[in-house]
Amino acid sequence: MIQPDATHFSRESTSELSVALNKPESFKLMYWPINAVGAISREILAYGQAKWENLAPGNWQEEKLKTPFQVVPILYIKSQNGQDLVLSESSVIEQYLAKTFGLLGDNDYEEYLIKAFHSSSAAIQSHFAQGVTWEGIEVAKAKHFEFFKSHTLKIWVETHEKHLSDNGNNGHYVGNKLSLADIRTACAIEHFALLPEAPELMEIINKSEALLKVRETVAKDPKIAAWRDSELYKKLSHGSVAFFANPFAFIKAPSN
Ligand SMILES: N[C@@H](CCC(=O)N[C@@H](CS)C(=O)NCC(=O)O)C(=O)O
Repeated sequence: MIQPDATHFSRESTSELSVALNKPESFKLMYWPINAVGAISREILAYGQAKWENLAPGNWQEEKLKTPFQVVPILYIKSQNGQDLVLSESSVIEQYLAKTFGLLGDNDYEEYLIKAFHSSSAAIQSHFAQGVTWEGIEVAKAKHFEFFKSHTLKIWVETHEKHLSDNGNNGHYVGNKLSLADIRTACAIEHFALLPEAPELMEIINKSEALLKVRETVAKDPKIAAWRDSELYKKLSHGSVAFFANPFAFIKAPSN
């Protein structure tokens, strides 16, 4: 059973909880044993050299009832004063961890730019998952995939290239240092690279030098490189390949 029960968010003394949130001691990140939506938080925890544990759901049908929205990822935080806190929703967890580990730029304006790029790259991954991965009707899946490549992904590549060029194509979205935006985009690319549709997706992405530079820059960060070299990361990547080869095998297939 997961700890602690997170059916409800704590609501007492939110100012005390806020102080505790800003003084984390250790973390547990619960997500499926694959590199998908939960991968970004893991990467930030590794970058921050946090004391953290990777958790996977056990009896999910039971455990999900103890989570805020019956989805993972979920971040369990133990504060320095011993309080337990829970954050849910990938974008919120990633932004919290990014703030904790200095990945939100140098000022408020940079922070909002970083969050915009972060949101856009989260959306491209989500569009693909909803429109292609989880489309159970083969004809519709093929149609959605074509639309994704010719429209959604094309626009994402073009617009991100423009913004990366505005920043000097230095492998970062904002300024000259690593941010949540860089990590989010790199994780989306790493995720696409492990999918059965990778050859066609990567053919498009690989044409963009600006995006490749972000991918390469994130991969070269020493702390991220060490994480990606770990046995756990490799196991999660293998898990992704197996999962996405036939995602419906892992859940009840939709009835046509
Ligand atoms: N809005 C949520 C969506 C997360 C989500 O869709 N999680 C999936 C796995 S990627 C999940 O836990 N699904 C519930 C299930 O499989 O029962 C977020 O961004 O965190």
